[in-house]
Amino acid sequence: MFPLDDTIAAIASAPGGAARGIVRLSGPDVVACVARCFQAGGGRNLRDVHYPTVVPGRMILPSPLAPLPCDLYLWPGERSYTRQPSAEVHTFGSPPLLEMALETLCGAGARLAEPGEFTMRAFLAGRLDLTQAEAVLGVIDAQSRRELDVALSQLAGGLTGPLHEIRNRLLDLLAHLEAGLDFVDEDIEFISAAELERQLDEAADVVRTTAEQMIARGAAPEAWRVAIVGWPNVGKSSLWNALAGESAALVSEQAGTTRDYLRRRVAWDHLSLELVDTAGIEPDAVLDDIASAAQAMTSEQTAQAHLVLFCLDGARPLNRWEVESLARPQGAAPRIVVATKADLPSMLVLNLPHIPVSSVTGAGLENLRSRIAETIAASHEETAVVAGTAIRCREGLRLAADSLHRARDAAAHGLGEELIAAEVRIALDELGKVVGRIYTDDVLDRIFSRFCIGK
Ligand SMILES: Nc1nc2c(ncn2[C@@H]2O[C@H](COP(=O)(O)OP(=O)(O)O)[C@@H](O)[C@H]2O)c(=O)[nH]1
Ligand SMILES: [Mg+2]
Repeated sequence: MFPLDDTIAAIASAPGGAARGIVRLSGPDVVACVARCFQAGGGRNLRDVHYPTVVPGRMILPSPLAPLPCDLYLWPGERSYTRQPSAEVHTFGSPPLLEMALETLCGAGARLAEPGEFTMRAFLAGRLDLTQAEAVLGVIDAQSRRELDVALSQLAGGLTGPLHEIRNRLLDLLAHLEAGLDFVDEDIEFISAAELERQLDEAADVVRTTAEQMIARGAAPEAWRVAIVGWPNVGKSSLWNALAGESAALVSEQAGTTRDYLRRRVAWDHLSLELVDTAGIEPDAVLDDIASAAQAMTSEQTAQAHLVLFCLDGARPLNRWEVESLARPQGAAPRIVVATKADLPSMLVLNLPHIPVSSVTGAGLENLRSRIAETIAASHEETAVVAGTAIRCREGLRLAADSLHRARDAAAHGLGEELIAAEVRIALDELGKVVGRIYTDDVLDRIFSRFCIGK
């Protein structure tokens, strides 16, 4: 299905003319194949190259063409992208010349690579996991600097790091459980029930949080959730009304009237938004039950938001909580700082970017609207890059979390270790699929067929 023992070749530089073009090769016979049509400068023998090296020289093309000057980048051993002997011929970026060079290399023993076959070899060699392979695709496809950043941070294993770690811990746990099974009669406890429950809980937590991050990053939401947060009485509900354009939220002169959060859908141009008005945050106050429920709801809304409008009262100086909150933003969502009550004399000293608005006069609202739209457009690009990964991983992580919960319940109810071990094994399988340790031809086909040839 995926042969690794032949030598593949493809043009790896972007199609169309460019200053420099690259033909890439990977496979056990790379050196022999290149040696048949490449003359190294100074009569150097390629078989004497033992470390990744750049060898200037000329490629012999079929007559009547003159030899093609080029630099040969040679990875003679396993220290390459694919962990196979690999080479790159760097030369002029002229498409007919590159095709001629490729044809010559194929005549010397290489075969044309399939789309994504280099990255597939890297993956099969354990160099990348599946999410990283998809990130390579993201880098290739990246339309903007921002997309590239996201793709690269995924390449660095950003999302899969914690999953690898939890998978290793679950493997240990499974080993303990299975050791216990082997010694049932002797009644030896390899891991205490409390420790077992704790570890299962922790694993389920990591899986769930990672799944949430992937979903948040990967799925374009039906509506972008914009949460309006801030200290009581700064004018959040008024802003919510002003932005939404209708008076549905409760506005009051007494602090703490917004007991619940209120949401309203608005459509601006092509953007569908859900504006969420939250209760004020009052971490140090003595709160009654309803107020503390409202507080919890606010944190939840902040955590689920795609964008946070952090409101400060323009008519008074910052309080301590506001100073601290400005210093360390909560959650991963981008934040826009809004100074409210711009119609009143300003008492706010703020040396970071912020948007003054007045819900009474409407001043600054247009400006705020376009900043919201810009920020969301930027997150939208980010979403497109990781969507593929997210869709593939979401289901697997959900199944893994379910199994871990069932394992934990089984442990809590003192049910047999066989049952717990079976659930842990299912969770491991699912996590393995996500990080690419277990894969099916079907999954591989789906991912690698999206690559272009030469990658
Ligand atoms: N002058 C002025 N007063 C405002 C503005 N926005 C809100 N307020 C007043 O500030 C108080 C608190 O407003 P509210 O929206 O309920 O604040 P919340 O607790 O943050 O939701 C109310 O008395 C509002 O009338 C504004 O833009 N200008
Ligand atoms: Mg309010």
